[in-house]
Amino acid sequence: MSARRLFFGIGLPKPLQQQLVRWRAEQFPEEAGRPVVAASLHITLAFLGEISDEKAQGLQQLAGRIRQPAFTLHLDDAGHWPRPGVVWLGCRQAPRGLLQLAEMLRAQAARSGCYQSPQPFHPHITLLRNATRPVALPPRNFHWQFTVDHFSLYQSVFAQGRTRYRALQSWPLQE
Ligand code: 2AM
Repeated sequence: MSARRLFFGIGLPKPLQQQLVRWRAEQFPEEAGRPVVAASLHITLAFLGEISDEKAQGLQQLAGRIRQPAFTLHLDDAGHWPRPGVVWLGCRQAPRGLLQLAEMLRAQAARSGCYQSPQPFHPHITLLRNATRPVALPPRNFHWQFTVDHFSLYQSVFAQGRTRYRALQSWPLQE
């Protein structure tokens, strides 16, 4: 039986992807880490791991029953986790809608047997990988915002030495 590496997440609008990539190039030297390509910038809501198509179908059905309001996400925080080597962008105060959506998806995943990290959910966009050495973070005077009106199931695809994320299905959040 085939298994795919999947996760539920939130993608970014294209213009915002471009703004973030430009900002990142200004703020971080090349040696700080490996930049995530614009189209791959995302927030993970629930990581599912390598799962069978059957399990994925069950989770897709459950995702389709979720009724949650759309929300605005404010990107006004950044940080560095040296151990996984991640430089990230996030929000100082995560909106309730985001936390509720992630909680629901993570609970459904756990009930379906997908291991969920006991660490508290910290929504973030990974900007740089392999950032294991100290990094000077930019002053926190930035602020982008966007409306999150849908979420998606993504597949992690590793090919030609790089990982890309492919949206398999999306579900709307309510107006
Ligand atoms: P990261 O960006 O902080 O590395 C695809 O791999 C997505 O799932 C990435 O956003 C990654 O987060 C996240 N991810 C990978 N492994 C994970 C895990 N064990 N628990 C939670 N999220 C994970």
